[in-house]
Amino acid sequence: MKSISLIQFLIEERRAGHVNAELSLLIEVVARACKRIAVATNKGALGGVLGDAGTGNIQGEAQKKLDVISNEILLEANAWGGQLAACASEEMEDPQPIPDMYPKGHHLLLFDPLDGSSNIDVNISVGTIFSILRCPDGVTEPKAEHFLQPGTTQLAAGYVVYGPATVLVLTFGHGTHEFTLDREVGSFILSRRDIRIPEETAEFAINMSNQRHWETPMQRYIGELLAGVDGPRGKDFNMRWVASMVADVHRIITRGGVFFYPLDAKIKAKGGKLRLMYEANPMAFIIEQAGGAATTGRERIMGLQPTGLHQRVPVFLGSRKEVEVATHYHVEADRAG
Ligand code: FDP
Repeated sequence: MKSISLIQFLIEERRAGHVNAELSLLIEVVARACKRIAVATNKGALGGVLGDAGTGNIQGEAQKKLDVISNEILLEANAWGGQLAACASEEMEDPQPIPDMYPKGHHLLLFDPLDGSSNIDVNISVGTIFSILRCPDGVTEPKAEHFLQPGTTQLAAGYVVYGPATVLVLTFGHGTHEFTLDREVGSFILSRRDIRIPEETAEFAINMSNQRHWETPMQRYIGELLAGVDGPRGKDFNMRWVASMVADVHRIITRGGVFFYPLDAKIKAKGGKLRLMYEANPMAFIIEQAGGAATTGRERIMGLQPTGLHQRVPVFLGSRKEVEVATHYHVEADRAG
C-alpha cells in the first residue's frame, strides 16, 4: 500500500477545498513541534527532562519540566510562521501575542502542551491537545476575550499521543484521521482515514476514587454499569483509566468506549476538572467527527459559550449511545428537581 504523508494529505484536502493554505501550513507547524516534543519525551531520564520544574502554572498546578519544555517548543515553532494572530496555553495565564518582528496570520491557536503530566515520570503515555480558531476580523492584537468562541467555530483540532508509537489524530470538520510517526523518515503517515467510533460499547473510563463525591445521576449510571449482566443494563462492562486524557480518548477512537470526568463535590466550585478551550472542545470536535458524542452531562460541549480562557467543564465523551444514556440521567434528574 502506498503511504500518504501528512503533507500529502493536507495538499489533497486543500485541493478538495476542505482546508485553506494558511490553516494547512499551521497544522504542519504544530505537527513539526509535536515531533520535537516526542523526541524530548522519548529521551526520558537520559534527557534530564523528568521531574518537577519547581514552578506552578496559573491554575496552581505543579509544572513538570516537560510541561515547560513542551510549552516552549510549541510557542517557538508557531511564533514566526505568519499563520497566527496569537497563542494561548494551559501553562500561561494570558494569550501570547506574536512578536512584532514576525508577520501575523488569521488564526488563534490554543493548546495543552503536555496533557496527563502526572504520568510523565512513570513512562506512561502523555500527549499534546490543540484547537485552532479564526481570529475575529479587524482584531490585530487578540486578547483572551477573542478566544472565547464556542467549540462549533473550531477550524481544526487534534492531539498527539506520545506512547509506544507517536500518533497524531486530526480533524478540520471533514472526518477524523490518524497519522503515525515514522521515526526513521521523520514523517507522520496516514494510518486511518475517516475513523468511526462504534455507537455502543461495554467499556468505560472514569476515576472511580471520586465516586462518593459524584452527583446522584452519576452514582446511578455507574452503579448500573457495575451491576453488569445482573443489573438493568443486562451486560458486563469493563473499566480502563489511564489518567492521561489523550490516551483514554485514543483508546475510544480505536475501539470505542466512553470517558467521563463528571462534576463532583470537590471540584464543583471550579466547574469541573478539564479545561473547555484546550481539552474538552478539541476532543469533542474529534469525537463528534468520528460519529461519537461529547456533552457536559447536560448539554453539548461544543455548544457552550465560553466565559474564560481557562474555564473548566465536566466531560462525557465517546460512543454515542452510552453518552446519551448518562446525559439523559442527568437531564432527567434536573427536571425532577
Ligand atoms: P493531568 O492533570 O495529569 O494533566 O488534564 C488533566 C488530566 O491529567 C487528564 O489528562 C486526565 O484524564 C485527568 O487529568 C486525570 O485526573 P485524575 O488525577 O483525577 O486521575
